[in-house]
Amino acid sequence: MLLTRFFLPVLKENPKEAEIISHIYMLRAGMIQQSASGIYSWLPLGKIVLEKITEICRQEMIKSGANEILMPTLQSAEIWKESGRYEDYGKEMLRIKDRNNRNLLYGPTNEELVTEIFRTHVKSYKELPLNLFHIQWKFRDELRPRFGVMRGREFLMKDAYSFDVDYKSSIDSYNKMFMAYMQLFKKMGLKAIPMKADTGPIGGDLSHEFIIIADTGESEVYVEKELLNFEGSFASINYNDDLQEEVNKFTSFYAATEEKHNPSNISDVNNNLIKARGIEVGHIFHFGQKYSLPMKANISDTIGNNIPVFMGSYGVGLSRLVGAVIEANHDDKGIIWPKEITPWDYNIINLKSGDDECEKICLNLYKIMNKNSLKVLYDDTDERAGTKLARADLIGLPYQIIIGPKGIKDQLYDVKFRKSGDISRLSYDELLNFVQTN
Ligand code: P5A
Repeated sequence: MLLTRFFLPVLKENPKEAEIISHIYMLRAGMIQQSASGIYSWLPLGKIVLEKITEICRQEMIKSGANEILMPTLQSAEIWKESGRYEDYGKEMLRIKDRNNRNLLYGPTNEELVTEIFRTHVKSYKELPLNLFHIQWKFRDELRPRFGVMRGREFLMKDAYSFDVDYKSSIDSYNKMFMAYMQLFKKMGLKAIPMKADTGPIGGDLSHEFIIIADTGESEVYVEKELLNFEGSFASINYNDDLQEEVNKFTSFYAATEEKHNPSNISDVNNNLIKARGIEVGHIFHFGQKYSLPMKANISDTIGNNIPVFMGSYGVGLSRLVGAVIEANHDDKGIIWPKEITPWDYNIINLKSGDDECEKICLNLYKIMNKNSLKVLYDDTDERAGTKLARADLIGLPYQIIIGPKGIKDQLYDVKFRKSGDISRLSYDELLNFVQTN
């Protein structure tokens, strides 16, 4: 991509409304623009990253055996009355009337709607287990939207819903999602820690939040130190296996969000316990027949009884994750994208626009790299070197290839590693070799 052809409205000053670093950098790097409180437009750079995060999540869901569907943002109030949540959800739910005076709402979550789809079509245990997921915008009229995309009112969620014939198999489905979450956060370059959590308005008896430790996080958490560095052994997870043992490896540590923290349970781990703040990037729930019972989503089980299906729901905050990744990966100059989700790997920077030789080398490199399907952004603008270098640090691509008159003279070109700040001087051939083998 040529930077002159890319819409990247970078801000020079720190925006006053932003309190935390991810919000500041997302605005400054031209990733998002506020449209109303807690509601954002995603500009090209933000959209690319959001898409990458979404795709990692989608692929892991598919791998785990879930089926992708797409439910609408607007839902009929009727099904929420059936489940009993229409009144309970309170002011967080945005209620709308259509021209015929029918009650609609902008979905804050989809347990009801997916249960309606399920009950229309599935009648027998033979069609189970089933997991339906979708990736769709949600709306929650949060009392205090803040921190940009971290606590928005409109936000993108991946939500999955499992259906099983009995308690035991629905726990298997829960475990599958638990491990899928460990995988997908890892694939985003993140260390997410599973913690016992409250079930709130979703309900149920079993729930885990997936938390990224960060000082700016909104959740207070209590976690055994060892778990912070515990990797598990799930390098090649097979979703057809019984995953209880893998899950137990994580849940055997003490880790709980503030609401679930119970000091009387932890006398033996007290010394190793730390109190920290974290960002909730995922939340999974097992709630059995909470929705299927009132909504009459019944199936015939193996002995011919008609029973309400067992369910769980599983959410990933995709738009929140963009902010969370930045909270976990930045320095005082800007974002440092993990390689897994960086918008491009390389940033070619021409320090002296208008200089024929600089331009020639940059363009050559750019063409060769494109030909080799490398992901590269070429800063071909005519701005000052200082402006370009500062912008490159702000947008945080892993490798900067910096071409200026001095490099041309010495025939040695700088490759700066964004994360460490280290610079390697390479000959043209070494440079080509570097980008092709890196
Ligand atoms: C699980 C999927 C649910 O809604 N129903 C369907 C269940 N869970 S949840 O915990 O309420 O939300 C899932 C994840 O969505 C993100 N999230 C938000 N992101 C940005 N702004 C918000 N206001 C917001 N609210 C929730 C979180 O990552 C959460 O874990």
